[in-house]
Amino acid sequence: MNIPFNSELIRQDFPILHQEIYGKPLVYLDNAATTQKPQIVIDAVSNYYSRYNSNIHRGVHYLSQQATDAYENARKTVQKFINAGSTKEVIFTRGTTEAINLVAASYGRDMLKQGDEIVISTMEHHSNIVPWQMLCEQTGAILRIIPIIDSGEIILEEYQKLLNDRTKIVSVIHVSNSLGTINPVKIMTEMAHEFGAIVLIDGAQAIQHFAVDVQGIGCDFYAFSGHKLYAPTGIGVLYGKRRLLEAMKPYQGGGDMILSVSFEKTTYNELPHKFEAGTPNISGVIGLGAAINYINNIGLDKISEYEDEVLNYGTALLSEIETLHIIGTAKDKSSVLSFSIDGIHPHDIGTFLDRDGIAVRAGHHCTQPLMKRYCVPATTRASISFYNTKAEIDALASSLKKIIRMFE
Ligand code: C6P
Repeated sequence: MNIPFNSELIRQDFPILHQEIYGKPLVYLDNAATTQKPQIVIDAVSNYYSRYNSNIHRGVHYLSQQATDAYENARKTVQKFINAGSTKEVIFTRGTTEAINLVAASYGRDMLKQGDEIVISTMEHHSNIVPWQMLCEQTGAILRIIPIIDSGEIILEEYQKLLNDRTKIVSVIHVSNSLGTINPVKIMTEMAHEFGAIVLIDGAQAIQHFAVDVQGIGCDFYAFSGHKLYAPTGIGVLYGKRRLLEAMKPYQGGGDMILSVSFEKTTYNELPHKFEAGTPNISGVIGLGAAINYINNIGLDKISEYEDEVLNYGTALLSEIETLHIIGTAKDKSSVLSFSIDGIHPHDIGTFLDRDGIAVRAGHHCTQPLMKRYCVPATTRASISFYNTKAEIDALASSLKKIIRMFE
């Protein structure tokens, strides 16, 4: 049955949304930083701690087996959600940042040498810049940057020119957290593969907005964070092609990632455990599984359609404000409204919006090179989720107009 999307009903699933800030109803538009959690996720975490808290993969006792089952079931849920070929290809990490660092440290240090090249884009988050810079320092590899046009779109011809036989890794953002641009990652992956480079996609801002099919994209690695997908903080996923993960050395050593240890020699556990040293974030994984089930029940297609509608509504409304300039106007865009206003610092805008109960992010959004590209120190960013309403966008626009009048 095709149930119409109803954001008012959806909002009832999120207890945090029903409160006032400085006497005004909370308008939460900082979803790119982190999303709020539905009751069902909060309950899943709480149930784990109140009913079957136990360590996994170790105990023979009942609670440990329950916890292990819940943990491994969540892995299956993730596998299906991103269409990975096997649960062995789903590694739990602390988040996107750790997933990228894992690839840089494990794959990168072994496979790259002096003069090899790593290609990233101008719009990368620091998490997809710094680990590669560190790898370049360690190996003598060189970082190459794909330029963008003013709308915030990658110049594919320039990307093509950067690719060559020395290109070993291409690592690009799927959806820009600062601009909202959706990058053509499937085409970019195919182009990189022509030269034998491996491709990592930073999916931190994509996974919550539309269906991601890692096999369809063809990428070698895909990274995302649970907390941007309505799950707890401190949990994330690295998808990796089995062939590559099998060949890679462990990222960290410790419990659970070994088969046997002696003082002479250690043999490593099979995938995915080889990359999950130590007691993992069990409650986080269980919360992530619950969040994905929740999203699946609503349907990502409905979520995308509704969020696009709110984004278009917001774009039209903010475009009417004369002194406001939207930064990031790509044709293919998702859920982010970044902007500057003549004569008012983004931090002042963020602070005054807060006084009206409106939560946005003001700053460089961990994309300082991108800010430099646009010659701005920072932007104000409203980022949309499916629990936001057009009325909340109206509230944002009218508060912005009030702030502009104050500064006149
Ligand atoms: N962006 C934002 O407000 P972690 O911190 O590991 O969960 O995610 C890092 C990260 C990586 N890539 C992209 C595209 C991201 O947007 C983020 C996190 C937040 O935009 C916090 S800086």
